Amino acid sequence: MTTQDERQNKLIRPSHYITMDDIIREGNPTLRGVAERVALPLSNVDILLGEKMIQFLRNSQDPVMAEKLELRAGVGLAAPQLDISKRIIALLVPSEPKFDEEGNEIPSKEDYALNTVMYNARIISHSVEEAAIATGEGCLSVDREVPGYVVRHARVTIEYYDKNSEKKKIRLKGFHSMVPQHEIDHTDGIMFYDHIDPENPWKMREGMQIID
Ligand code: SB7
Ligand code: NI
Repeated sequence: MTTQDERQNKLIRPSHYITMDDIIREGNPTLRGVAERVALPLSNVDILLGEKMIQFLRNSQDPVMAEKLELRAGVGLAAPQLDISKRIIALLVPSEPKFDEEGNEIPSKEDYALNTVMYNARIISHSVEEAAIATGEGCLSVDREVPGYVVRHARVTIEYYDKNSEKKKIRLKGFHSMVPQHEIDHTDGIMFYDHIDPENPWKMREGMQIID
């Protein structure tokens, strides 16, 4: 038996890299629990955990590090996936690749559309319009494919605290709004497939935006 504090202390050790072994899978009750808000101003432990979560996402997107550590690529991670029942999420979404006149991709490493740790994030308003990613979604805590449209809000306004304990508000649309919705769901015990129509997974809904 290990306590949350023990698991957390291991994760934040300077020599530790988060790997797939630290990520719990569906069936573990922590993924179905409602996580606790973190205290403000943030503790050093919560700040370090956020940094480790971003480091994991960066490694997972780096071909060399991902192979070495056997990581699945991810654009988001929520603390409950580490069996830490706290409202901490990390988002690392690469920018759209840019192209020159000849149509060649201009390499831009370390260029992110979203690169943030959000503490106590909550959706304070959202569009009536819905959206779903064309190919569906996956999850690092789910070792199987669950096909179907994951129906979410097309646009969201999120209020959160950043790593400096400062209150922030951000408005997001498209893919950039899907990732934090997936992660905030993890802090509420909700899995992506809860938003898939069980009768007809690829059913098109009136006015739903398809993101490709
Ligand atoms: C597709 C993938 C993600 C979010 C939204 C659309 C993140 C997948 C990785 N995670 O399991 C993070 O919780
Ligand atoms: Ni997930």
